[in-house]
Amino acid sequence: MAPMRVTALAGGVGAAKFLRGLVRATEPENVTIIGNTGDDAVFHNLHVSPDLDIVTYTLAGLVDDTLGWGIKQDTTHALDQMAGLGLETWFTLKDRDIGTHMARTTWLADGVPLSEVTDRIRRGLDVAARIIPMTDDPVRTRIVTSEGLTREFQEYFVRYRHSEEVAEVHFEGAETATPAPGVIDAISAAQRIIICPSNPVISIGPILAVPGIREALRERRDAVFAISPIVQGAALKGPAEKLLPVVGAEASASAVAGLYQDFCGTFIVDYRDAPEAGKIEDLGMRVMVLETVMETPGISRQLAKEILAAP
Ligand code: FO1
Repeated sequence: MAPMRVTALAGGVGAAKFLRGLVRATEPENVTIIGNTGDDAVFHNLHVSPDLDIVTYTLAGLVDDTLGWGIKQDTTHALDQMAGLGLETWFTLKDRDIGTHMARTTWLADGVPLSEVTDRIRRGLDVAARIIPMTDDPVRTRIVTSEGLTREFQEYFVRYRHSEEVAEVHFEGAETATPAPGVIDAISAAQRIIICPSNPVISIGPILAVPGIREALRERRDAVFAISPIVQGAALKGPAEKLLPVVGAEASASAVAGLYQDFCGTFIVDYRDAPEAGKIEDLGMRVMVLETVMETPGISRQLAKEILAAP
C-alpha cells in the first residue's frame, strides 16, 4: 500500500513536539507542514520566521529542547556585542541562529520567495518533511491591548511576556495574501490533514486567515483531524486561555472544537477531557480520546500513529 500523504498545519513549540512524533510514525517524505508566518519579524535588519524555524530545527534534531526554540548550545557573542554598543536585545538571537536569518534575509533580498527560502533551509538542514509557509506575502499578527496599545507580535509575546490584557488580534495583510505555492495542493492531496495542538488564535488563526486555506480545508472536512491545544481548561504552553475569549470562545477543548467546526471532521481531546466528548459530538464532529500531553517523544509518536490509523 502506498504510504499515506499527511499535511499538518503548525504553529511553533506545541506543533513541533507533535511533528517530531509524526515524522517517526510515517515516512517523513510524505509529510507536508504548512507553517504560520504571522509571528515573523525583522530584528537588526534580519528577517526572522520563528515558527518555521522552530519546526525546522526540531525536525533537524537541532532545537534547544529546554527553550523549545533556537539551536542547542548556541552562543550569544553577536548579541552581546550589539548590547554593548547600545542596541536593544530583548529578542534573543544567538550566533548559529543568526546564520539562518542572514541566509533567509539575503535570499529574500535577491527576490527568492519565502517558500523557496524555507525549502532551501530545511534541505540544508537535512529535514525530509516538506515545510511551506502559509503565504509568501507579508502577514503580520498585531495585538491591541485593553489599554489601546498596538503591539507587534514579538513585542507582545517576548518583550512583554504576553502579560498584557488583549482586546483584539489582527492579521495585517491577510486579506490580500495568497496561499504559498503548494499549500492548497497539499490540502487537496493529503489523506490526513492534521491541525497541530497550537494556539487557535495566534498560531492556527493566521493560517486560516489567508483567503482560500479555510475553504480548501472545508472541502476536505472528513480528512481533517485537530488535536486540542487545551487540556483541562489550560494551554500546555503560551497564552491560549487568555486569547480564546478575544475570539468569543472559552478556554476548553470543546470551545476550540467549535472554532474548527466548519472544516474539521474529527477532534482529538486528551483523556483528561473525556467528559467533553459529548459536547463535541453535538457539533457534528467525531471525537477521539487519547493521551495528548507529549511529555516524551514516545507519546508524540503514539499520538501520531493513532491519528494515522483512524478509520
Ligand atoms: N521566545 C522567547 O520567549 N524569547 C526570545 O528571546 C525568543 C527569541 C527567538 C529567536 C528566534 C526564534 O526563531 C524564536 C525565538 N523565540 C523567543 C520564540 C518565538 O518568538 C515564539 O515562541 C513564537 O513566535 C511563538 O510561536
